[in-house]
Amino acid sequence: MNASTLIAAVAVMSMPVLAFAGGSHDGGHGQATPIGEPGYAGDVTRTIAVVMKDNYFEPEAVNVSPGETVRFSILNEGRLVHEFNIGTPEMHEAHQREMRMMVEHGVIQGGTLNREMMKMDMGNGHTMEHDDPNSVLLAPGETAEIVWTFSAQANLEFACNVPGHYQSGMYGDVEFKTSDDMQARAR
Ligand SMILES: [Cu+2]
Repeated sequence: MNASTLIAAVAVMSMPVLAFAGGSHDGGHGQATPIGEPGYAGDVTRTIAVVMKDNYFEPEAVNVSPGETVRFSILNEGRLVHEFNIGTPEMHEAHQREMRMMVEHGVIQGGTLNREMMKMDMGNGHTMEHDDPNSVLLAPGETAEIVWTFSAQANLEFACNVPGHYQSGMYGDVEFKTSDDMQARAR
């Protein structure tokens, strides 16, 4: 990788808004993003416990309703660093390129996560900080929470974009309940 590619990639990584909006060309009805947005704790309707292992998630899929606010309670039970990230398949693909850089720079090394290095200036005013609201990066044994409000139905997955993990199956579908499902439940 040459210097200009490096700087370009770092610039993308340290601009959460850009990373957050990545791959969202399908618009929707005035929605800023089809993936939803950070939610308020007071709106949480339920908590979904997500366990990260080497290299898969439990559960393998989650069900949500359009507009629902969910608290994800995330635990890394594996021996490797893992990510929990809500996004479209295109967003995950873009993020995997950024995370490859974190490995190349030694920020992620198997089971260790160098948070000090993530805060370091890369020499161009940018850092490798991993602070998008739709994502957390956890070392073994760490826990985190994400409160997320889903928007209308979208093609979403939760995924780990640590290099190789998505490819080995570390992702799951966010399945949206249809209005038919909800009527059936109300009966
Ligand atoms: Cu992983």
